[in-house]
Parts: sequence; structure tokens; C-alpha cells
Amino acid sequence: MYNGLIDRYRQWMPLQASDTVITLQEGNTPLIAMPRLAAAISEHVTLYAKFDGMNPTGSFKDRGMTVAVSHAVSQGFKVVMCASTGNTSASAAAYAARAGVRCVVLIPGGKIALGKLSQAVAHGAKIIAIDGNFDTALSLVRELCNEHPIALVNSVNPFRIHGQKTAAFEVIDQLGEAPDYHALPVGNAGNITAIWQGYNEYRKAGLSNSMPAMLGFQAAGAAPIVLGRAVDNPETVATAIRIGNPASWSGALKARDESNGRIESVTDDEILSAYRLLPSLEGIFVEPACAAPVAGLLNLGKSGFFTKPCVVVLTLTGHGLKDPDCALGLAETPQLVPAEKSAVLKAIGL
Ligand code: AN7
Repeated sequence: MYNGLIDRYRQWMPLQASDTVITLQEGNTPLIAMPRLAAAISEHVTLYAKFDGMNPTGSFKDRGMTVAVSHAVSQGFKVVMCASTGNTSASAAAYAARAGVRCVVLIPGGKIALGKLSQAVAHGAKIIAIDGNFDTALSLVRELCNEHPIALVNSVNPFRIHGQKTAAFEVIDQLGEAPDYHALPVGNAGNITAIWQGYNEYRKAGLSNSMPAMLGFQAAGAAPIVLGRAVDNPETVATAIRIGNPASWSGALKARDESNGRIESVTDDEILSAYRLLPSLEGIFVEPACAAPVAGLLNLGKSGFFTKPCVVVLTLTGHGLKDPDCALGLAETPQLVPAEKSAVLKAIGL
């Protein structure tokens, strides 16, 4: 029986044998071939999506949270805390509930997708909205956790990174080899750091022969790594990656440069059109942040970046149900017709 990623990858985890494991059977997410989207990107691309929206709370954050909360609880912490653009808070709240400890989340007021907020509410987290953005929230949380017996469970906590690196392990285990490219959205940059670390660890252990080039994508209004300077007032429709001063900035540069990869930006218009395209082509519904790498791959394809047959893995970091407002905001309200066959036929256009 599959029992979560700590159990599956225990030897790669910096945990003690006696540590308590808090799991919701996260990880083991599907790697889904995406032939129709691949064709839209480039004739040379074979594309697979690592659908991390299939984790228990609907995002990749569960990979890191199982390890961070297991460690915190094993160390005797009774309270965990994070700053979040939404998914980290949903995940922290769920794992804290599972562990029977308190969870406090600091969120940027008014900028959290509905699904994420409702998860934190359901799991009983103490939710504090601040009049400020994610970056301000994170610096407050770092100070508070330094000064009080509260475990910080943002990705500056190295245990989060150890959990998230398992996405790379799974990709190699599923594909049999590392892909040529690995594309993903970049916000606070924990995930690109972690996935690159995972590929490195498997390679060093002889479990893969090659390494992918990492392709990270930021939203143009929140693209500090692309610009080479912090952004004071980040703005993007992809609220998950509305981050102006990534904590793992240096990890992202290391992943980019060591892998011979790229970190580029995409506009909100490009994000929204990719956001509409992916579910209509492939039947997979993701939140707007996941559309950033889709848009980025489409741009790279258009510019002739892919010149020979290659395998691309795309991490889809969060489920579409996280942000129903975004989907509905782009759509027309369903037409209301009388409850009669003739009216329905007319509405269909038959
Ligand atoms: C769906 O929840 O930062 O570059 O506080 O929710 O590792 O930050 C979320 C980030 C990509 C970016 N996709 O990952 C938070 C938070 C989704 C996300 C990212 C996030 P990082």
C-alpha cells in the first residue's frame, strides 16, 4: 500500500527513525502525456505533465508540508506558521489538523483564491490577513518564528525542500530517465530549488544518467528574477506567484545556471490564454499559476527554441478548483432557458 512520500523515499529524508510521520498520502501524482498541447508548442516536443494538483490539498505544497510538519511535531512544536499566497496555507492547515497542532497563516488581504482560503478555514487555521503582500507577510513570519516557539513551515524551512525534491524522483521513476527539460512556475522559488536538488541527488546515486534544463516562468508583473531586482508591488492574475522578493532566489539562479536553463516572464494575457487552452486541449484543469509555464513553453516553441526531438516535463502545481473565480470571470454566465426540450434544442442550435 502506498503510504506517502516519506515512507516511499525515507532514505532521502533528513528525518530520524523515531520521528512521527504526518502524512495524507501525498505524492505519487500522475505523469500525463499531453500530445495536443505538445503539438501546439513544437513538433519536436514530447510533453508530460506532472499533475501535482492531484495531491491531497490540491497542490505540490503537500510534498514539502508532510516533511516540515513531521519534523516540527517530532521536535515538540505545538504551533506551525506560514506566510502564503494561498496554497501553502491550505496545506499547512491540513497537515497541522492531521497532527493535532495549531496553525497560523498570514495572507495578503484580498489576494487569496477562494478555494485556498476555504481550505484553511475548513481545517481550523487561525487566518490573519495583512494589509501588505506576500513578501511582507513572510518577513513578519520569519521574525515571529525566531522570537517564539513556533515552527516556520514556509519553504525557507529546508525540510520543505527535501519533501518537494521528490517530484523529480517520481518523474525519473515514472519516465525511466530524466527529461530534457523541466518547466514550472516560479514564485518564492522553493520548488525550482527543490526539484533541481532532486534531479541532482538521483543523478549522484546513479539512478539517472542525465539532467534536465530547468525552465522557470514568472509573471511579468512579478518577475524579480528575470529583472534582476526585487519588485516592490508585484501584481499578476496568477495570485499564487504574486511574489516580489523570492526567498530562494539564489537556489533558482543555481538551478537555472547549473542546468543551462532559463527563467523567463510571461504576461498576464499570455497566462490567461494558456489557462483557457490547457483544459480545453487536454482535459486537465489547473489554477492560473500553472498556465505561466504553459505560456512560456508556447513562447519558446514560437521562437524556435526546440530544434530537435526532446522530452519536456511540465509541473502543474495546483488544481483548477483552487480558483473558481478566475475560471468563471472569463466565461459567460450559462444561458437560462425554459425547462422544455424545444428550448434546450434551440439553445444548442439544433
Ligand atoms: C500553484 O502558497 O508561495 O516558486 O504561499 O501555489 O516554490 O514559490 C505558492 C506558490 C507555483 C510557486 N504554483 O512555487 C504560497 C506560495 C502554485 C503555487 C507556486 C506557488 P514557489
